[in-house]
Amino acid sequence: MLIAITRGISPRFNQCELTLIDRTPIDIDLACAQHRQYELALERLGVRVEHLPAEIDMPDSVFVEDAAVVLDEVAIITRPGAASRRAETESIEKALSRYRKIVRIEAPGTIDGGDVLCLEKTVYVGLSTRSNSNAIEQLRSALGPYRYRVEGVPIKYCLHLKSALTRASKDTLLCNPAWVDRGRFRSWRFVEVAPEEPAAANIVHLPASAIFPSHYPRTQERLERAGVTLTLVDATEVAKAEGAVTCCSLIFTAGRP
Ligand code: CIR
Repeated sequence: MLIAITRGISPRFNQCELTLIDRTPIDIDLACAQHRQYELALERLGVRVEHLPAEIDMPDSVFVEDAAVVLDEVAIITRPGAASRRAETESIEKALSRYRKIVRIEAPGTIDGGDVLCLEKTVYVGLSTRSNSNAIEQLRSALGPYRYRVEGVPIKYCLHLKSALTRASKDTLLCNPAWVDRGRFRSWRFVEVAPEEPAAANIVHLPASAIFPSHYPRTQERLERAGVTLTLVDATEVAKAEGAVTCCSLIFTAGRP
């Protein structure tokens, strides 16, 4: 059984961090409706959603993915790269401690979950403005005993590794080749985003179907042509906050090791 931790949208969402895009007004009511649609999509695909209440004073706290990295054996509580987001981890740690042994990344390490892509037993970490080599070292020590390899991955022109590369299906990765070099992922089949949709490389992989934003029709076509089964959700408002679909949940299998 899969569980997804999600969190409601802060009424202060318009004060979110922005790194690479200009600020445009987020419609909070629409953002909440779209977020609900996302949670319903997860539920329809057989995932049990554990919805945490909105954190009023934490504008970016809907992006729960950044607060933790959940593997089968352990949950790593991150230390987010943006100082404004550090307090987000407390409630996430509490929620995850029911399911996993907890390890925390400590200062001076910083890492956002959006930079962490786990494929089988390799944990790839984007070398972004949010995640540093100290945190990668801490992750390596924490995950070594469970036989994970941890590799830093250079990225450019984007916020996180998972802005550039995510898993779309059992054997397929979705990527923007201008933002990450796909050379090290040779054993995977690739779908590239349509050039006019550079931010479309973020998709939620689930066994039954993948959750993908409805506002990237050209990339959608490419995914469908490659045989990826899609569940579309409207995600325009999180995109204005530099977020996408993976950012809004922490998905893991239930049960404690
Ligand atoms: C931030 O800059 O931290 C947020 N506005 C966006 C975070 C998106 N998270 C993600 O891609 N995992």
